[in-house]
Amino acid sequence: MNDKTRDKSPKTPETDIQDSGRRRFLGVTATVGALGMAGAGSAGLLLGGTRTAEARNSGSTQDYNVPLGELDEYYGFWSGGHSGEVRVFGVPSMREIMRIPIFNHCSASGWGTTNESKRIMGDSHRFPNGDAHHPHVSYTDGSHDGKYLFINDKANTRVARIRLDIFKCDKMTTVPNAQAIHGLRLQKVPKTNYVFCNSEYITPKPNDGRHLDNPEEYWTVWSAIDAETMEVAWQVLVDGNLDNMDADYTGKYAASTCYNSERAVHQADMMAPERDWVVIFNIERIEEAVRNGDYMTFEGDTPVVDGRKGSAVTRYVPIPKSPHGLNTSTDGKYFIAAGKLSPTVSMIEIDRLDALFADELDDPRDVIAAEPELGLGPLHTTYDGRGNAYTTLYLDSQIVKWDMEKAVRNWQGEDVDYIIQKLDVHYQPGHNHATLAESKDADGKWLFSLNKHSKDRFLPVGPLHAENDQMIDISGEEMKLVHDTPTFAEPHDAVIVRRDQINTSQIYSRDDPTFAETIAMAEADGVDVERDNKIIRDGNKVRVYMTSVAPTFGMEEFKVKQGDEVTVVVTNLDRVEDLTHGFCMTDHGISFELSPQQTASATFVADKPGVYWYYCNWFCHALHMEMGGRMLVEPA
Ligand code: CUK
Ligand code: CUA
Repeated sequence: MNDKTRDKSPKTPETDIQDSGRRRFLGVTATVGALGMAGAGSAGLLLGGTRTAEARNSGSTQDYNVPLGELDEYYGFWSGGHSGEVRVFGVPSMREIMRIPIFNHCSASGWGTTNESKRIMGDSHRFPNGDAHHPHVSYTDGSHDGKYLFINDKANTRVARIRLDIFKCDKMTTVPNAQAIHGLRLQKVPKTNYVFCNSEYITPKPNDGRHLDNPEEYWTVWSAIDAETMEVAWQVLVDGNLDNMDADYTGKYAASTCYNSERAVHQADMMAPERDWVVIFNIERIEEAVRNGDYMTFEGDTPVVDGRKGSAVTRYVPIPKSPHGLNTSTDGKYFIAAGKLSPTVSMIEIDRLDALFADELDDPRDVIAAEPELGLGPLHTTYDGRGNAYTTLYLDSQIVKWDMEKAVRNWQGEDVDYIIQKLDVHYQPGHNHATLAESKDADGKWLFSLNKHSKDRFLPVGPLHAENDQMIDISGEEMKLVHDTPTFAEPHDAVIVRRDQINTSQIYSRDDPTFAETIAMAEADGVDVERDNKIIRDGNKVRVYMTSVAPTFGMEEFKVKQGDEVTVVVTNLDRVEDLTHGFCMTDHGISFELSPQQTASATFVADKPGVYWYYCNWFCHALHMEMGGRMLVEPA
């Protein structure tokens, strides 16, 4: 990693850190010892982070220590990649605060086990896996409003919504006519009415077996999902494939990269052309086509507008080569697409898109404001709100900080250097993210480099390594590396919002829609779940309703017959913040969370006669161990 070309980059102290893994580790030990396991040094260590003695001396101009008992300034939402979840960090402490299961099944919370989560997951509940890449927080007028977080599932072609009052998934949609939802971004202005998402792979339309080995019949779609109903509003059929995307700050346009413009089915053919393209979508024109009935349908009745080359609703801007990330600059001026196999990024000037769609330009490339050369393997770009962009260089293992307006002047022929600094990161960065940098409020304080490899940065744990999400102080002129965070597979992307932009509930509201159907079932059984502890028999279906109040369940035993289908519904009547119970039925694979004022349920077959204890599995009280009961299963 040490043979990089660093011609344009000032020498930085971080170079010393990467060359001295062992010394760095000893440095932490010494620091913690000196502090007597108190203060921020121990916090960093206990929580898995590494704040090095060297980093402390790297000249960071902001304090990244969050003293014990104090709260972070930002929420960071990290995707969990093919673990299928979202993780919540406090920034800048990088303390992991919460995990939100979404496309996975969760042993602790019961996500994927409870009837409530199965209803949200729908048919796709049968998939125990997912591949979450792009988490994004909803907007009003270009600023995060903290209402929802949306995220894609590449593995099983889904989009999910997380409610940010309770930090739980409340909607999940399987996208028709699509395969592998990858790039996902939200409408920013006037507000998030649409969730836009890319289908990465080309497939026959409809994909019902009629065209198999006939790639001329393969296409992909760009989709708009209604952010409130989570139904697919419309789709656009495009040439090539679709990788990453973003929307603008006017509400008129969105843009998406394509790395397979030739619609090849073999890798060598995908990489053949020198240029692929960015597709620009004209949202008003698409909506108009849908209103006029100018669309096709394939699977179901989702309107699919033809946006292939030559259509009125799209434009194709050729750019080099197999582009990947696409990030709108926070000043609203540019879509910036990273070249991946080209050392350049392409800056598309959003102000010129009206002219492009009015056919006033001779060449679609006339919307390119600049194509600065940055280094090898550019993947993603983020911003500091002060005119600077930060692009990850996967092959160079660096972040390059560059000046957008100087890059434009250089492109116009002026002899001006636009590269400000190149900083080594460890190693091979994918996405990078600065605080608030997906909104017009980018504040240029902290930058995260989401590195795919950690190699020697952490204690060895066998062949599979952690990834390394590095925190960089960008508040000054120079980037300063200050913290390493090991992360498990695989944070492709993150979004960082101010803590005052999120408003959480401390306990559930009794009319929370998450368990409304369960309450309706209880009412049909004549049961008031907040008062009754009752068994309802309905043939071989048995519904067991019980309450929980620390440290007891309202029912300490119930009897069923072997072969009965048992639904246990538990309502946590505690109103105290943080007083969560759990319900675990031993030897039946049933376990779920019961937060204060929450109702949750799970259904299983009592297929073995005998005595089975159930117990509370979230530590709630001094008598938590005693909180349980028995299910008595009579032989058939
Ligand atoms: S993608 Cu993974 S590094 Cu899914 Cu946003 Cu670029
Ligand atoms: Cu209730 Cu532990």
